[in-house]
Amino acid sequence: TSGPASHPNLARHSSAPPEPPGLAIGGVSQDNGRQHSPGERISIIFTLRNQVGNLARALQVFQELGINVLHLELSPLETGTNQADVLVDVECDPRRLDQVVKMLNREVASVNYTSVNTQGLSRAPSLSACSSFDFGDMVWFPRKISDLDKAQNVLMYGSDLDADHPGFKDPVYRKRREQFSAIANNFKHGNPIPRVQYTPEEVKTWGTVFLELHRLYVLHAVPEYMETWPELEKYCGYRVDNVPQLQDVSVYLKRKTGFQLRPVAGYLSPRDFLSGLAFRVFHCTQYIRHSSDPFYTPEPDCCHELLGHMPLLANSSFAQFSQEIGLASLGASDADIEKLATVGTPILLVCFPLLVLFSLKLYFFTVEFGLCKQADSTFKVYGAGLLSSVAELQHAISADNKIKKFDPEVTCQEECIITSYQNAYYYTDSFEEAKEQMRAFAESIQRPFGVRYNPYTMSVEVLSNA
Ligand code: HBI
Ligand code: NLE
Ligand code: FE
Repeated sequence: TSGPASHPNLARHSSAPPEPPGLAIGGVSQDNGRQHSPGERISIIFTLRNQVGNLARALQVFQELGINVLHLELSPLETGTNQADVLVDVECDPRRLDQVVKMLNREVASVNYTSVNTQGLSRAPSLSACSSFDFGDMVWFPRKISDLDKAQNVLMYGSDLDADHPGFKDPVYRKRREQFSAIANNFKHGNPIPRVQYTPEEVKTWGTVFLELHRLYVLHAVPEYMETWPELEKYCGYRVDNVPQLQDVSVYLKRKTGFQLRPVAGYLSPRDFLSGLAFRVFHCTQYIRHSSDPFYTPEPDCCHELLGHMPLLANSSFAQFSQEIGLASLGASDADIEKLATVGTPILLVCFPLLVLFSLKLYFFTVEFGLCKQADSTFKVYGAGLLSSVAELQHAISADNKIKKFDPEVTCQEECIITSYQNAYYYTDSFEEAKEQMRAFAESIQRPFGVRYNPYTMSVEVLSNA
């Protein structure tokens, strides 16, 4: 089984070649290259037809194209389908990849997967070296920023609110939410985010939250949070009588730390949410919480995103941290997830089927609910879930016994509670410390692929982890 955001079929059966970094597909040189072609090490996985000589014919493609085969592996036969998968590492100019895939496709059942290994030729990717690798288990994940258009699984709310949500019984609120859902669902990467005219009631709710929180920030927010606040006021319309527009914030952030925003209809599945971070894309809700309870809401709304998350996303160290968690989450297999998932409440089981991966836990207890210990031994808050909730922020800072030292091994066992206050909050001595601990932990986890972000093409490069 796989989570809602995983499309193993896509990985298995996609015949589309990946776009080589920085180069447009289609500009393939017409020399049919019978001579030796130097290039990068590229892994290609395909499924053979159940026919005499099919393997030989498939390999002949490489000979015909003058492409050197460096490594070859066969997967065990799939008994159900009588099909065998083949991994071939070749030395090839990435620009020729679509030609290779086209020719291979004439011979074999399907070309499932190709990857450009940018670590050079010295490092041999090997499937056998990674026992947990299984072709069928390979989860789909976005490879380029526009792929985020395909990773938009809103788990809990969206336009249909949960029964215990304060807005559930309010037909006017529900109707209004549909307008926000429409904006999010029609959004495509590269579009400007449509501006919204907020109603007087919505602006009033914003103002109530804004005023009360700002009082608390002065006392309890980390200095890094306070630092970017004046710019948000200056460039993005952060005021008590104005709900900032996502488009303005997106433009500002893009310049400041390279982050950009994408509107989303509600609580995005953790897997898709974290995938966005890998591309420095932050998914933002645009609607505002129900007016009946401005100081706590169970789901993210624009107060949470704009007041909780944005000021720190404008901090480059924090932006980097967020992206690293996102990259660590990409392609996490269900086995990883199961290993790390702990028994949670029924809420957890319903909301996060199979998605309780470590990056989620670490993200949750740092970016959403984290604190920093100051030089004078007091705690300051940087977690967005606290910085957007007057009620939970007051609760957390007055509940000393619930504040524990952040340690990935321990924090990973903690339950994430979505619709009420946390049982525990975790602190580090600095962001840098949280970042370093997170990195060390991510590195300790064996996964079939490594990923690296290419900022020039806004794509992730997948590296075999032999
Ligand atoms: N979705 N819209 C939205 N906003 C968030 O802040 C958010 C989310 N989905 C998941 C999430 N945050 C994280 O807290 C983790 O569950 C990954
Ligand atoms: N409970 C938070 C608030 O009231 O702002 C929102 C949580 C989003 C994860
Ligand atoms: Fe959040």
